[in-house]
Amino acid sequence: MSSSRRSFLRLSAVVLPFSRISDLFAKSAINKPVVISTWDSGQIANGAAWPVLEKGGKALDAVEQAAIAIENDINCCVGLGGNPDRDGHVTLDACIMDEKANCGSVAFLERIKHPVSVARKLMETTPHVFLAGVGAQQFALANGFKLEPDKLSPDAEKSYKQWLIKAEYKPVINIEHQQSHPKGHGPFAPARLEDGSFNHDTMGTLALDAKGDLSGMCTTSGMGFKMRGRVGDSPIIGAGLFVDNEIGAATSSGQGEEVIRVCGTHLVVEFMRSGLSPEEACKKAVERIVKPNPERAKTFQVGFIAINKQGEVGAYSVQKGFNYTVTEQGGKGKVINAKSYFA
Ligand code: SD4
Repeated sequence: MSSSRRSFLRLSAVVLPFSRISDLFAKSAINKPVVISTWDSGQIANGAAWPVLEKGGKALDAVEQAAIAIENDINCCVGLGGNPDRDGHVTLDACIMDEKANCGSVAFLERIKHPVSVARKLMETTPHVFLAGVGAQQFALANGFKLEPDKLSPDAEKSYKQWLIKAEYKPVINIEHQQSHPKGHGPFAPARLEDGSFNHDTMGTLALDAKGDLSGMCTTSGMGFKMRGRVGDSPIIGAGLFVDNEIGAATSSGQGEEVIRVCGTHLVVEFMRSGLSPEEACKKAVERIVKPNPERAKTFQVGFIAINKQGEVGAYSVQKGFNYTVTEQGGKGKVINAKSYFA
């Protein structure tokens, strides 16, 4: 035994109670591979990511598969099946980030089915990080992505027509719906609520692969009936998604403007860097959002999920009703309700 290890053990025996010593060892235990996604529809996302991770594949490939699965699901909230903007067009925002701080983002992208894959293409084949609008679409077409019809899904068309009756511009995540339908999404419950609206429009996935590398993605159709051209947090590196392979990763869902204001996911990762657990880090970031105006914070929802380098996971939200899905050894996704600032 080395002398430093011997003196560490001697010191521990004198100074640290047993529970503290086991904590120290637990911190270095690594739980991998593991994948977590926002919401209970994370079961679809994680279900596509897990086979990649289980075979020893890369976290980056796993999170892209998660995005493809959820963007393909026409009954879901994100991708071309999502709600349109107030002019009746579905516009997509997405990003992806890997273990080497490579990242790619697209925003205000129309008629392309897999925005995360376009973001990955941008990341891997150009010196750029972010493309928007017509340029992003042009890039997608030049790289073999197909132009989809300019058409709403039947459900989105129904909810848009309903919205048009009053055409009230209320760009706020509907908290009452999230709270009264905590399971209002995913394969075990209707994705769209009775009045046609969704309880969320964004999916984020974070994975730690068998090699110990982290990657993440975030994909959204943005807030339903938003102003044309409005872009939220989801495609913004440091807001909707951030990965630091030394520390951990985080992604968000909810009122994008509030996440952008504090560079939300970058903040979560920095809190983990200072030693906080993923849940504590998410909580601190939520508190940072609420602090400047607690009254206003009662009117919106933001939820963060995070994973650290040890494969520990956690989440926290402004309002109750936010949940996330964790898939680890055994491959069965477990849905967990996040704690929240407001009870
Ligand atoms: C946005 N963050 O566009 C997205 C919306 C969202 O659940 O997450 N909805 O601001």
